[in-house]
Amino acid sequence: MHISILEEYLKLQEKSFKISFEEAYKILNSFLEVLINDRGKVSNNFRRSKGLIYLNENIETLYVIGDLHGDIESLNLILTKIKNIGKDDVIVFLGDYVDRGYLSFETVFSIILLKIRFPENIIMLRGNHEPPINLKPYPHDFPYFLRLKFHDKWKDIYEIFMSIFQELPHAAYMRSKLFLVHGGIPVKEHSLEIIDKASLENYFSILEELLWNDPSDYVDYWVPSPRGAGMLFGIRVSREFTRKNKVIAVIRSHEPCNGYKLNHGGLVITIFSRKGPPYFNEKLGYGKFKIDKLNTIADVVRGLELLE
Ligand SMILES: [Mn+2]
Repeated sequence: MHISILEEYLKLQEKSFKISFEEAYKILNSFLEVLINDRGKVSNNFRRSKGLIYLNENIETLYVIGDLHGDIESLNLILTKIKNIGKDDVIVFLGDYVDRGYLSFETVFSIILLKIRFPENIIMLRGNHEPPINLKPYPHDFPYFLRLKFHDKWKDIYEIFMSIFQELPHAAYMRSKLFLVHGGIPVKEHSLEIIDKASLENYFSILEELLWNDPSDYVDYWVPSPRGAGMLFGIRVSREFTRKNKVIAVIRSHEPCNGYKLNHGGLVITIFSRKGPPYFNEKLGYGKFKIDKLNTIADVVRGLELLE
């Protein structure tokens, strides 16, 4: 069985451009309900615990899409390449759907509609631009774009989005294969049980690290991040984490680069999926991993795709 994901997506994208306040409000509210009730659910391709998604090992192809920041054109390019997926295929988005791009609403809303349409095949992780209420990034211009679209009713839409963002899972894990997260791995806490529980109320500093950390080839262990939140983590942290949790590599986004980059000898791979201003990278990247052929860092690197 194959799913024409591109065809469906183009219809949903069109809907996101034309949608009224009333309909958007209704859809976002029901999506929030689904997310809240999603915890503990087992489905064909994954199981959601609290903040962590456990991906099934029988997934055939795993696609990974990094930061979009309102760049719907880049999303169109990637989905044009993917075109069709099978029922055992999964697309994981690594977060940062909004801010910096004037089509922030249309980008995040199209992905939400896609998730509602194909709940088994789409996973939306949280980025630092889907922020905890007490840790907002800069710039956070999403409210401004909502005001342009929904005028005096923008605040109602923004508030629902903020509630949705609090409910998005913050990492995904596939045993003996990969750990997926927006920012990076926590420098001291490598237990998946604790990572799963991290939230505004519990282990908040772990949540902050997952959303904000960056790898660095210039530190061994860690130093505070110049971003003002999170840490820079070194190769020793990556070695310990991947060994303890038995994964080949950590795949994350969060840092602009020309599609992708490798740190720590490939133990940490960054995928960046928007291109052009404000970062002016010429290429965008995404991942296409055949799970049964994924055994080494070289296999992971072979799955990295670039588009111009
Ligand atoms: Mn980010």
